[in-house]
Amino acid sequence: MEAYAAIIERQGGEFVLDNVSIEDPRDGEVLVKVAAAGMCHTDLTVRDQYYPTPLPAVLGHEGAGVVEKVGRGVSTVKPGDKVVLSFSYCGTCPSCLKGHQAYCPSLFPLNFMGRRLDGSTPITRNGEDVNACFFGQSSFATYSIASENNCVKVADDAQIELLGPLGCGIQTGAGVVLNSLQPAPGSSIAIFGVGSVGLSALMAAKSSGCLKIIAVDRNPARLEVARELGATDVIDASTTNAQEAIVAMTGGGADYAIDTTAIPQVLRSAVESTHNMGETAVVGGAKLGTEFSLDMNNILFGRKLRGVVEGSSTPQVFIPQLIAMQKAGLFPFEKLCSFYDFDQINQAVEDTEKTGSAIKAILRM
Ligand code: CXF
Ligand code: ZN
Repeated sequence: MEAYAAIIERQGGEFVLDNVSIEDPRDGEVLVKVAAAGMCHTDLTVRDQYYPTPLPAVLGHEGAGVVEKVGRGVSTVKPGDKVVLSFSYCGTCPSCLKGHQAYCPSLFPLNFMGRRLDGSTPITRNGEDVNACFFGQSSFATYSIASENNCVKVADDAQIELLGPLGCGIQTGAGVVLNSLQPAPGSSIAIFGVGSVGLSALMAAKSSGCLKIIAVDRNPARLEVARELGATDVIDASTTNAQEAIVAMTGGGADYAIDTTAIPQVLRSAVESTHNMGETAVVGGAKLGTEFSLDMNNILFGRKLRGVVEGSSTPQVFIPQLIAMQKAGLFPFEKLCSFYDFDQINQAVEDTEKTGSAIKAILRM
């Protein structure tokens, strides 16, 4: 079928809007009419080739829409269902079977290699292959081929245009707190970088009963939003040494820290802002090969550091939970979102990474 897609043709380039053809769904696949798709930092780092997704490619990995058609063997969604698209996983390995889909060993080939595992792509332009299957969806397009296991069915009355970011950035931030760190009520937590992931973590920390929630960023407007969403303290890292301030304001270090920036020095500050038995989570994707350093004696005295992908979530369980929390007023993620027409995708990029005026841009198809 004919579709309209945003294509990254070369490293660092703009999105180019063009007509493409999309195949019918194969066995186990689902064709989704995309209603809207959020923009995540990983779309932009892949544009910049931090990860080697081959170009030209259709990116987009926070899609939401309505099922148009299903391939053979698909049983959990049907035409007309509203779905949020999340990351792709194999579903059959020990990690997936234990509910740790974000740590599926096939995560990289399934989400970043631009092809199905058999090397084919569902998208062509003027008869030429275009790389797709990004996070099993490539949802910067009016239609997306997903697989059954990255479709999360939501209620018929769900506000579908708002929900795409639950498939990645918002689930990542909320999940690192609710699924991974699981702070006890009364805990202290420092969040380095309060973009959409950090602010989602912040709202989750508030809903978990954290009593000291420290937001660190270099953008005063973002710090203001952090305060409105529940930060008890904010630190402008462009003028203040964050780790010293956090150690002082917590009387020895935070119980938890989260680095959303994927900047090695920031990760180090995050670890050093925790107390001896504190725990730090790193959630952002740095350029392949990026290394960081720590003082070994700092780690020796009981500190913990862990990597967390996609908030360690099982999307089919966690996304409905986040929707229910939003309904209950415990997780007002809509406050992070601003909407753009699909044709405005390059403006959305500019507002996301240049001015920072968009925290979570959502493109309406
Ligand atoms: C990504 C970060 C890099 C690894 C896969 C998940 N997160 C979201 O975009
Ligand atoms: Zn993402």
